[in-house]
Amino acid sequence: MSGTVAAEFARLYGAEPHGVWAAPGRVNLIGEHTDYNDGFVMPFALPHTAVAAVARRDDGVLRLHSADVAGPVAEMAVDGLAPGTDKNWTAYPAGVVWALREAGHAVTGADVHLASTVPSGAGLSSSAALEVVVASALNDLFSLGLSGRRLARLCQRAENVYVGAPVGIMDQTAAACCEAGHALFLDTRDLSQRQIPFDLEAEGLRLLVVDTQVKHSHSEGEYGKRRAGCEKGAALLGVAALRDIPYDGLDAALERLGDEEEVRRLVRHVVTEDQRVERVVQLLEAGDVRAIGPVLVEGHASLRDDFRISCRELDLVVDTALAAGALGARMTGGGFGGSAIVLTEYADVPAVTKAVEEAFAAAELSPPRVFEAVPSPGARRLDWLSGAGSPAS
Ligand code: GAF
Repeated sequence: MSGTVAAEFARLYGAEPHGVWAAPGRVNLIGEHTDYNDGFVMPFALPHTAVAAVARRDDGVLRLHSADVAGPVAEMAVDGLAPGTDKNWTAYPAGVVWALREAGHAVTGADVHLASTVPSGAGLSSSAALEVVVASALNDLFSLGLSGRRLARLCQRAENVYVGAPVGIMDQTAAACCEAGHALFLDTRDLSQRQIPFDLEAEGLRLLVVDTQVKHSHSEGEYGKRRAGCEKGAALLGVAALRDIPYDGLDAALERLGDEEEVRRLVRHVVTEDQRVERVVQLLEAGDVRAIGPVLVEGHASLRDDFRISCRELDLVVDTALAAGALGARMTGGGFGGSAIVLTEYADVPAVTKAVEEAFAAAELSPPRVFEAVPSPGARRLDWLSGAGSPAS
């Protein structure tokens, strides 16, 4: 795709880009709604990427275009960028430029053309892929020398402040820091991380992503409510974040919350979910990949019953896949629609896929999109032969 994106850049802007970059979408294996509680997460990168052809400018002009959104090139002045003013897709890349400049980095403009294969609105982190690919390009073109962790923080700031979405740090860190063949064990408090080998093929396993194609319009408000509820729980318990409640202190914490039933459920999910991430890390490091299946299922039940962010379609995927022999399944991402993941023996992929498709048809739901997720690399500069406008990869 790098050659196509570069050729389109040349057509739009009348000159070749200075380079082409890619950043992936992600699935989260386990650790949901823990990242804004300073907890643990474990995403891995998808092969699907946002690709950006970019040229540096030094005249204060930012020009943005996307192959995925109809419309002309958007043009703006970098010193006129202001949070909350842009309600279009351009807020994501422009927000990155704003966040870099606000942090004191001299980004003096750019021409950008983007194209993405990360499904949008599917809970697979298409926005973070857009942010991180632009941040990676600017990091290189302006020789900023920023680490993947730092880029992730700035991209999160762009999304929190410029776009106005109160997300955590998981998706941006996944896009920036994941490695092929690994899941990323991330402590979202200090961003310390460990790459955990996760080679499904070698184990005779597959991980399917089932995109329910359900997009719930109220999800952003619900996300904010869950976050506020978790912060209330931490305040009532006198800790900086729910991560500070140890698993063996959960019962005492729930007792202290008395009749705050809603907060009790949120706290129970977050504290047990952090513990599930640690269990999955231990199992994977012990080479016992199949044993993570039941932990994924527990995680789904907790999101459905305690955190209350699942939906009929996600539950249908999980229940049907398990009944068809899958080892584990759960919703992934923010919830209220989007995607579920299914861990299954390679030999069972056709039966599990068929069962899920048939269950959706029987329930008169539109067909889900099912594909295999192979743990893939994080953000990178792509090889691309300038001059001919042809791809090297
Ligand atoms: C969304 C957010 F962007 C992440 O930060 C994270 O909170 C996730 O929902 C839930 O785990 O993807």
